[in-house]
Amino acid sequence: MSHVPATTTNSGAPVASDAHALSVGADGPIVLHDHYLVEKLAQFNRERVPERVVHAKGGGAFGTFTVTGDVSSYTRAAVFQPGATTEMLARFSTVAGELGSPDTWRDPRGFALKFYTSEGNYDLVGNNTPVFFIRDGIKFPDFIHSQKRLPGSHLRDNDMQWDFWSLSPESAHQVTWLMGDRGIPASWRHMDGFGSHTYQWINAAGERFWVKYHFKTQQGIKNLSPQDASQLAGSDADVHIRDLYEHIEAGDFPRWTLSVQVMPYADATTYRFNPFDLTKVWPHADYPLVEVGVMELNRNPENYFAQIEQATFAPSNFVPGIAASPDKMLLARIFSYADAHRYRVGTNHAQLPVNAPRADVHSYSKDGAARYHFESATTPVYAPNSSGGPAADPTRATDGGWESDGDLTRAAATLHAQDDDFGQAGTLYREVFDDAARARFLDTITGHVGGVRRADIRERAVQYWTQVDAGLGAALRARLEGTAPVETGTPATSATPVA
Ligand code: HDE
Repeated sequence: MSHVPATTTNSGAPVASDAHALSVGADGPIVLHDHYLVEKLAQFNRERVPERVVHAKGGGAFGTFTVTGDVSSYTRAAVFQPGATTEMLARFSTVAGELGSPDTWRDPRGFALKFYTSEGNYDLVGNNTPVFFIRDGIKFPDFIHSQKRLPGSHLRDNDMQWDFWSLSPESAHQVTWLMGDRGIPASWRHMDGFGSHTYQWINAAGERFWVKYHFKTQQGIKNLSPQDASQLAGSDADVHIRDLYEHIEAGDFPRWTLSVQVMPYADATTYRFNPFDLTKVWPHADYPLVEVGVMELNRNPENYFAQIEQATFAPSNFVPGIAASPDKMLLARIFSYADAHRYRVGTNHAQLPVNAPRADVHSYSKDGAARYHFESATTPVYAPNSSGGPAADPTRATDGGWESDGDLTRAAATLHAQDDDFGQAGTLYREVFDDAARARFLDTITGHVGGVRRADIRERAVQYWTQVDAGLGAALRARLEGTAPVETGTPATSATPVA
């Protein structure tokens, strides 16, 4: 028989038994100084880190990104230079479900990427949709609360969802994506990914550009019918985790082609709608796709908890040549993710192997729980210093930047000529969906709005879809006739939509 290692305690000492606690006589009382028994039970109680408050259920793999195009005139980021190949990690997820929820629930899918570049980690934390439900981060906790569970019954609730959506008209474009076929991808391999936000690229000459990222699956788009998705939700809640893992094990490596849309810096001020509005896409006719490279996932995690559950992706992880934009949602996320990681995984989460950069770290951070890496004893722990400690180098770092002025205010962005909440949703419904997709879409929203109990919320939901497309709204109203809502009482407050 091959040599098996002796079981040890966490501190490496061999142990006598994994079957019998130490007791006085075989059937006598166990003793407290059986520290191995205590270690096993205490460690077991501490196996969980808090699940992600959104995107809790997911899976991922390692891979490589290989540049196939030449975008060096737009960015100096090493990861996107011609011929570069960079190790990376991807994690895919649903949004609203808790750990253990089904992979096939209707939901946007997280598309989180970490590039271990030579200039530090670059994290691009997107979704499988190019837009999002809201355009101001202050609404995010409320939005998520409306999608999760009622405070009393702990049940999910169509009234909450449609109350929020119909009072937040900016959600219409993303909800149209969500209720369409792309709301239930057949697998993570068969969906596209997007950076969603507008980001800033800076080239070697310091010139700035606005960009949007598109990851086009090379496996082709495939979605599940609501019927198949429901069946799988019961029979195999982890079907997407399984699909990715088994295809990589079999050497069938999924690949995506990354392209970007590039907007000249100055165009932003005159563009017909706010180019930093996360509820909008830029028509490809305005800014066509420019190919950058290919992402291939080709290595499964060896340990799911250590490498996927503890993976920490942050929109604040920029590298030289890539920076933020005035997108209010992106700016709020730049705070939120690193804060979430310090809480969920620990202040030194970036020292865990899965999160550690390949680039050298010379930071003035020190100590903190689970500190593992440290500078030499002679390296100063303060700056400025005269002892050869690390020195900031403005020629290497790029914070990006943009002109901005105006008084402090709490208001929606100034309206551009074509800033509205329903136009692009209507275009998606009328021009991108085909007849069969529109028919499936009407079935889906009929079922979802039909689950609303309160008459006033249901009416607002019908008006919401009527503003997306009058014919759709009329068809929905006709479908709902006769399926009377249960609660016809007047609402506590006659709330009006606020974008
Ligand atoms: Fe997230 N989001 N988000 N989100 N998000 C998190 O970070 C947040 C938003 C996305 O696989 C959290 O570690 C705010 C847009 C993905 O680990 C949290 C706002 C997009 C993942 C958080 C948004 C995303 C997260 C939860 C509004 C697509 C999973 C736990 C301003 C462009 C990443 C955590 C992974 C995770 C905050 C909106 C995508 C709470 C405040 C828009 C893919 O920090």
